Amino acid sequence: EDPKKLAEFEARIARGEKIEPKDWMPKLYRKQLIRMIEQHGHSEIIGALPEGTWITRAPGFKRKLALMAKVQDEVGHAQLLYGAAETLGKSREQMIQDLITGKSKYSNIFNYPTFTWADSCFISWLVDAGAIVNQLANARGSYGPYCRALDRICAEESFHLKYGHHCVIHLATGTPKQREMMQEAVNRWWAPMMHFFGPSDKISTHTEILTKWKVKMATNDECRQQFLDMYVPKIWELGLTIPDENLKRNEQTGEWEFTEPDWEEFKRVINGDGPCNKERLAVRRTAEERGAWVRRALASKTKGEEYVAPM
Ligand code: FAQ
Repeated sequence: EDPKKLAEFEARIARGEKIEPKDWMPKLYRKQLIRMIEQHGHSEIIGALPEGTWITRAPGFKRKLALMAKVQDEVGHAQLLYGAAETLGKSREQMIQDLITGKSKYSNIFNYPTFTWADSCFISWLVDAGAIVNQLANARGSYGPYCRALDRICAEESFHLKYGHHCVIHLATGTPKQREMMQEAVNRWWAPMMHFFGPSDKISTHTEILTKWKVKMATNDECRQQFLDMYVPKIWELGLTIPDENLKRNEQTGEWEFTEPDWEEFKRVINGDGPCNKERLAVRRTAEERGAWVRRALASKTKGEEYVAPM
């Protein structure tokens, strides 16, 4: 890289200026942003699947409506994020291709099954809560299009959080069977939730450069700590327990202590070998194939050709 341009770029970041698509940027900044925004987009679109299967089975019409709106929002977030990643030069088609061929990653947490309604409630409250902690921090970052997408996403996620919290309160204060169902969901989802914020700072690959260039405005451990600080008391308040006997807040340091997450399981899951990875990608692949004729039709229409849809 040209050292003068790099110095100017870093000075702009230090002044808190936003970098815009046409501005000069180091190749690595572009590459890292594409990787991160694309993975984020994929997580939203795949994240719609475990909850989406509950739309028809959500208890009551109001819950069905709210969940349908939430899932639709998540897919909209993927659109916003793909749009932000496209400004850096990677096409949407290529991103989708890399998702369905397993080349790109997406969040570990959506590779676990939603066996019960309570699993869906856990996602709506606590996975959204975790996502907000990360997104609120990074919305103050350096790349303009990503920050603007995150601002809008956070506004919508705040509704999801309220909806999810409401659903969990309902179960946690309901009949013994409902409470048991919610507790079992917490037990199943706690480990993936701890993984969700990424590997600990000691072993994270990209944190250093991303923090230096203000793409990541909080490290993985900082986000995990903030999540624990904000949500563990709320979970306990509902009479639910958390399946980690070492989890406690150290009153001296103010930090949460917990059992070191199993990073081997994390690696397996993010590299394609979790309980639902194959199913998730198969669903996306089918959606892609079924939608191909619509995209062909749109493309031929813009070229002024007649298109006959398959019967
Ligand atoms: N899952 O060096 P680091 C949502 C990978 S949105 C899978 O620490 P980095 C909304 C990482 O890519 C949820 N892979 O990486 C919703 C890297 O692999 P690579 C998603 C993970 O980038 C709610 C390697 O491990 N949010 O939930 C994960 O500095 C409800 C080394 O890791 C975002 O994507 C993981 N959890 O930090 C939707 C936010 N963690 O690429 C529906 C934007 C790490 O070298 C329902 N992303 N890896 O092969 C970020 O903030 C960051 O990318 C982190 C990871 C924090 C995820």
